[in-house]
Amino acid sequence: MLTRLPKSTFMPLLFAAGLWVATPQPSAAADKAMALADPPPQPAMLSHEEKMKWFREAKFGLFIHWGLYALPAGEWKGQPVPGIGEWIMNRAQIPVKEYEQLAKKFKPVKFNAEQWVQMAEDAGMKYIVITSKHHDGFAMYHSQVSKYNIHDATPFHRDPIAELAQACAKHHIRFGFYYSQAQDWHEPNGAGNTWDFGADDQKDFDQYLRTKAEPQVKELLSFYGPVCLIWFDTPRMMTKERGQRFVDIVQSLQPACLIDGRLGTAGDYTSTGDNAIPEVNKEGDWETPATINHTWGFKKDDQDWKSPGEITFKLVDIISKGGNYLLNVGPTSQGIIPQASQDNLRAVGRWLKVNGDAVYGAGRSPFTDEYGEYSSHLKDRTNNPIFLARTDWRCTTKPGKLYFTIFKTPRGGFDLPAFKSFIRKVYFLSDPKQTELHIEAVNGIRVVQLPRNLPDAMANVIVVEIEGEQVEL
Ligand code: H79
Repeated sequence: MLTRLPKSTFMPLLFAAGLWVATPQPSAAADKAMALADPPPQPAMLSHEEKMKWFREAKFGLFIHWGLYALPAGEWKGQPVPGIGEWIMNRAQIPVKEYEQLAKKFKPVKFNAEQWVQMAEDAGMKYIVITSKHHDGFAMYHSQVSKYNIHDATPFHRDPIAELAQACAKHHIRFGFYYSQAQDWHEPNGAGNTWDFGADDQKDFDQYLRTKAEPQVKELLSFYGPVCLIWFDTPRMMTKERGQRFVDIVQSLQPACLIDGRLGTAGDYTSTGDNAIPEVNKEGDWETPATINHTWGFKKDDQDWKSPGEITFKLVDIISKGGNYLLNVGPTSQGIIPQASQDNLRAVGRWLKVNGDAVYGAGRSPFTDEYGEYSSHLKDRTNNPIFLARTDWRCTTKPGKLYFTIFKTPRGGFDLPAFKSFIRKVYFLSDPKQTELHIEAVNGIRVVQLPRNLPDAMANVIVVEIEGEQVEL
């Protein structure tokens, strides 16, 4: 059985060596007092650049939305409820007393942390972010702060977050938490539940923050080993001061832990809107959170899965614009990640096994034309020109290398965009022999000659090795 690691001086060493395994909650009887004020081991203060290093390398993460909402799975009292599955309590205005009853039926006996983490690894994902508590207020870990948690309120009586933390440590996958800091529909003073508790501006929001959200974030940072990031969301009523209290908690307990862009005060990187991929290159560190179908939490009627080709395009598109892709799955109430999402992610993983050099640690495109252009005459509802995206190819970079991932095979050859740098060598990334592809100059354009049949039906990466670390435009 898992036991809490002793507090001792060797823990910082374990932490530094990446050997600090999950330390799940002690039984309530064992340690009632649970000194949350005791900080876990603290690695030396890290600079922002050092903190961001793994994130810039990782590029592709698995988001998991799992909670009580997987039981109704998009249907309430026989009626389909429109919208995203994890919002069912809000959309159907389900009273707390009724929604709470779901916990008694939540027994995901097919949950297997090892299998989930193995799937992320197979998919080529380098970090996992799971809902430790979504807007419904239900903790998916054994919290001492609120009995409304998976260990105490369900017949499951296990802590899946502790099990996942252990499996992630074993597979060298980084582990982080989604935590809904502002909305908590279970609490009279949390934001969002107006159907049970009235208008938000009449609530004692700080009372909720002080007695639930802040102590729960402390728990998550104290008992589950190294946390790579915390993913806060929907910062309603989050003033800068309130946000800063969470920043202070993270910095005091796990200074290496990143904070996303939705806390309410600046985090370590920015988060785009849900499913929003910028049209062009975007400055700074950023991440797009995205669904693999149209919901985050499991909905039985949503079977419209993004294909491996679509996922691969989005991944390379995002990286070429400087971001990370945090792609979501919504496991069932049995604890199963829907098979179609598993299959499609594994197909992406097989492509990454061959083409990962163009992805992990790769930087932005130095070009711009490949993204498309704003229409000269088509306008959207707010009278702004519509962006007409092109999806033929994307470029990612490493020192001395340009990776052109080609999604639409051109007739004849591939026209390189204009750049001045001398080309040393051009070959397919999938070719271990690095057989040179020939370049012909046609009207001043360098055209890479391609074979009739390209090696990969989904996408092919051409590596262009150039003189100098950075391309000269
Ligand atoms: O966790 C996922 C979403 O539940 C969460 N962010 C991602 C990562 C999120 N919270 N709020 N939103 C997304 C915006 C929600 C908009 C809507 Fe609705 C929810 C549209 C339909 C349901 C709120 C309720 C607006 C209309 C009805």
